[in-house]
Amino acid sequence: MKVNLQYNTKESLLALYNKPLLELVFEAATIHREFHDSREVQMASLLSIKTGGCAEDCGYCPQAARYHTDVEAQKLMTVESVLEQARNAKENGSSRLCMGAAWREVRDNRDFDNVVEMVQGVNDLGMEVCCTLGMMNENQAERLKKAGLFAYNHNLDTSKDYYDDVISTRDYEDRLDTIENARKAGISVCSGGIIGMGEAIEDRIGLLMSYVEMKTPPESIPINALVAVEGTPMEDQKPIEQWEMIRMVATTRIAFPMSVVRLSAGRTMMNMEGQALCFMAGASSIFAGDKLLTTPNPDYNEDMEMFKILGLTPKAAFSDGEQPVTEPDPILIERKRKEAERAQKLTEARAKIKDDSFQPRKVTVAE
Ligand code: SAM
Ligand code: DTB
Ligand code: SF4
Repeated sequence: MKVNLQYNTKESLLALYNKPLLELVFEAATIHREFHDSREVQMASLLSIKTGGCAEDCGYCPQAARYHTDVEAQKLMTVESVLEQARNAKENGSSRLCMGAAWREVRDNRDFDNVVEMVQGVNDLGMEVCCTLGMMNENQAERLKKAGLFAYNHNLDTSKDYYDDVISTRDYEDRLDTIENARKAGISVCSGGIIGMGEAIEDRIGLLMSYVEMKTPPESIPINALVAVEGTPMEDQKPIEQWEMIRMVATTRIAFPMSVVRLSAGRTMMNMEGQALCFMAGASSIFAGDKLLTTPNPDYNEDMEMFKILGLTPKAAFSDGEQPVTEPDPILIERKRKEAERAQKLTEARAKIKDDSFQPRKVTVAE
């Protein structure tokens, strides 16, 4: 039961969202226990592999070049440093790594080749690899799939009706197309939204309806609370009440019984009791580590303490799907071959200079 047929209309979902809170949490907890192990919560790590300087105008995002925030644009991280961070994350208990790039879309260039290599490397570590790189076409999706990509994150963020109030540089349809491209390539879909952007409750329901209307809803649905960042158009948005987060998590859990609901950005605004109710209501993943992409996240030790108090255990990798097999990437192979050839030529040229018993000209300085 990927979509709950009892709640597949706007009206029924809205009524569900507005139920007395504890009734809603109870119903969500019941469904959660039917389809998932309620003691397990996945620890996922986020890594901003390409920060800032983005061409888009997403009103919530500190990485958009046009807003004056504290985020400084950086180049793509190196493959080596990404793999080092991945190993650290794994050692600290994370079973999934989500690599985020502040790109409007994926381009077929050297940077993308490097991302493909990162995906291969992280999959080889036995972690679930997720990427969020903006829009991508079918070929790019296939290349990532072959590299071993487990999931692609591409959020619809809000309802179709409210979308234009948040972003003007792309359409809702563009987002749906990319999700479809990931799907076609056999990549697991991670797509969710943000609450607290000034949207109506109907827009939160509208977001969920977009997933109800899909042939297959996302396997993973992150629920974020807006982190209002100074310099963005949403800097003055009032923080949401944690009850709203609990309602959104619970409603999502009930509407999509088999999906993983992720309690994502915004946990620094919640206390442990609020987060506990989210876990009770079916959230089964958090981002671990004191930074999301660019904004703060609860301290790692605090989260460990929370797991201990609530009796939660970290969920292992691939409990919701098989590990993808990494296939050789022809473009990377050719690039490495050319690089090796160039290095060989350089070594030969250097050796030749040495052999030519080069004699420096004697210079006599007149007294
Ligand atoms: N550029 C890619 C894209 O937009 O798809 C990937 C990176 S983007 C930062 C990933 C997601 O982060 C966005 O879709 C949005 O849901 C979330 N996000 C960005 N800024 C946020 C904020 N201030 N508060 C909460 N979520 C945020
Ligand atoms: C998602 O839904 N939330 C994460 C992940 N997918 C990529 C991103 C949250 C970003 C919060 C703002 C920041 O740290 O820049
Ligand atoms: Fe760019 Fe993604 Fe931020 Fe939008 S959300 S500005 S696309 S990094």
